[in-house]
Amino acid sequence: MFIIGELINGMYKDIAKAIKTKDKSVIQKCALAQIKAGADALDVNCGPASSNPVSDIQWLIESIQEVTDRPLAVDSSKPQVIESGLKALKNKAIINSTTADPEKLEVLLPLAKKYNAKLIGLTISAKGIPQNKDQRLELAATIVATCADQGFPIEDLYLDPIVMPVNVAQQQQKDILESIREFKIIAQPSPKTIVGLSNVSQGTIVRSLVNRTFLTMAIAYGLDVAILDPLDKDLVDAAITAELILNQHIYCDSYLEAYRKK
Ligand code: THG
Repeated sequence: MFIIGELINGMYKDIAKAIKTKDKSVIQKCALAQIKAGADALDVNCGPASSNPVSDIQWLIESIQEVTDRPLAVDSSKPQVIESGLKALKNKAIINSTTADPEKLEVLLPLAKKYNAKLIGLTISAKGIPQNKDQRLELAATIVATCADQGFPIEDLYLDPIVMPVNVAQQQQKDILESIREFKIIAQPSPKTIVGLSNVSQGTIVRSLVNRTFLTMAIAYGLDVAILDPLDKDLVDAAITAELILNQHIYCDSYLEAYRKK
């Protein structure tokens, strides 16, 4: 399981404040703590409060790159913010994200090719978030077909079914999980799958339990990548254990430590 740390996001108050006051040390500490806890890459999002995301994203990326060369996922719904982030990036790039909207794909696919970036494709369209599995698959197929047309490698595409909070979209959770399995068989070679995990528990009381349970189930459905809070040790332990159960690591009594030493 490839883990993208979610914590450098202006949605969090401490990060929003650090962006506003340009306090690099908060960002750098957050980057290093996530990596120490097991993050393979870091999501970078200025958040809704940023008044100048085109320059804030560059400041964030430059600050992070002073302390790590892990891949960074440039997270914005605005293509001009993503392009600005890509210009500042020295490390491997992940574009987070395009939708199935032709206007978005037209801009972001050439950028992904130009910067040799991996691309996250949200199964969402101008009409909004899908309400069932068939709509998710239809949008996934649109994204895959457009990538194939434009010569973008499908194995560098990460399809995201869009995880919805369980307290408002309980009847969709099973469809979201099944979408993960079905995305993998849309094309050969297979696209990869990704979720923004913490969405599932927004507004719930037992957030970490909801996150952990959804993640282990998603892993069983074939999930490749999760954007999550790597500082939640029980969550990362559960992910490693789910992979153990699926025979992706060899059991020994100290398998958690052994995995972390890899
Ligand atoms: N898919 C993709 N990218 C994504 C998402 C996704 N990026 C953003 C998001 N969703 C994933 N990241 C987060 C980060 C934080 C939270 C949820 C998802 C979160 N934050 C607390 C909250 O809103 O309650 C903030 C708490 C605080 O203020 O301290 O839950 O789905 N591709």
